[in-house]
Amino acid sequence: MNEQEILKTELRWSAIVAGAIGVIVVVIVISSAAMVLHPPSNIEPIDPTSLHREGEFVEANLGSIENPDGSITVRIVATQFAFLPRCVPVPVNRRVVFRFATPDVIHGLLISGTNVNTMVVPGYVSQVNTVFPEPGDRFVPCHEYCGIGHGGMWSIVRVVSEEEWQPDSNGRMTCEFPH
Ligand SMILES: [Cu+2]
Repeated sequence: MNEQEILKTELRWSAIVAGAIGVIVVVIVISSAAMVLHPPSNIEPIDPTSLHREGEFVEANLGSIENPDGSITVRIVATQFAFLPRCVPVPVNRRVVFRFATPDVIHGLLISGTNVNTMVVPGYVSQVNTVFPEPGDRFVPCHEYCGIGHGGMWSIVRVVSEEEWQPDSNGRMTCEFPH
């Protein structure tokens, strides 16, 4: 092969690569702008160093609370090596919004038997919406290795019937972590 032929081949491959990149860019632009497809992340920054002192993740504001529209918001702090609070009651067949934050390292969690599965990254709030169609305890393990006590890091979501869901005058309800 002489130099001229090599140059031709290189130019041809350059054109193919440029074409492939062009197709990728067009797909990204169409899917994000026209089809509104974005990465499934709720980008909501939070200062992990002041989590316990101010804002919605102070201790008194953790756990389950009923909103005026009947939906439930659950706030949980994932920390080395526990979820706080360790037991969270929610009623069946209601929209439940989970909000998680961590003051230390990356944690992860899933709620067994549901599609809830998220990472909890320092500096960000992780938010997940779900509905529990059946009562019962759901096991919630940490599934992101976070240190020496990781294996004991788990909590419970206790799905209760409408009759058992009895929040106090502030809309809050707690439950006992099984020992
Ligand atoms: Cu962990």
